[in-house]
Amino acid sequence: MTAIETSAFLGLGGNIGDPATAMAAALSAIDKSPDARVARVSPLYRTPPWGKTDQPDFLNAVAELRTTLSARELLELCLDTERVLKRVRNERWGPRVIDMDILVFGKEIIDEPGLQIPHPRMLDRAFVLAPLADVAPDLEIEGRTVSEHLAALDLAGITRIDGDPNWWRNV
Ligand code: X6L
Ligand code: MG
Ligand code: MG
Repeated sequence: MTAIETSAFLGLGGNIGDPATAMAAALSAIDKSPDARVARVSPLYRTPPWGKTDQPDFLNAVAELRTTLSARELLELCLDTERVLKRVRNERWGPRVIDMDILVFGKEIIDEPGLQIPHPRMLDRAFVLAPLADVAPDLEIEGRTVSEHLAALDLAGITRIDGDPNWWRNV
């Protein structure tokens, strides 16, 4: 029995403690799930905080998964993984050890409480689109490619960290 795999894109971020290690642990945990595997991971980016700006810079990245889960099940896996890594939800938009957001789930368009896909605010966030353009520049979202969306954004303060492309396998 071979189940159909969906290509899904996850945004990852964090700005407390050692976010690179937390992001690596999160991707390793997902990759160990029998129902999801990590197909591609972007480099890490150092990014200025958005929304609530009086907090430390973030590290951000994007991963492409192949999964037999539904979008809702993948959301549960991501939230479970955030809990395992001891994410504490305090103030809205505040600092966090790890955050994982489903950006894209195949061609599905979902607008439910707690689950909106494609992520409704991803297209104006350079900290999402810069790493997404590394793994999927030609992916179409709302009629344009990721590269085209990225070209419209201000990349001020966003820096790609050139290092081990397998940075996420170190946990
Ligand atoms: C006006 C009001 C303009 C609010 C923007 C933007 C709010 C982004 C929240 C906003 C607004 C967010 C990350 C982050 C957060 C992250 C970086 C959020 C949720 N998460 N900044 N800020 N990376 N660089 O992962 O994205 S909080
Ligand atoms: Mg987020
Ligand atoms: Mg989130």
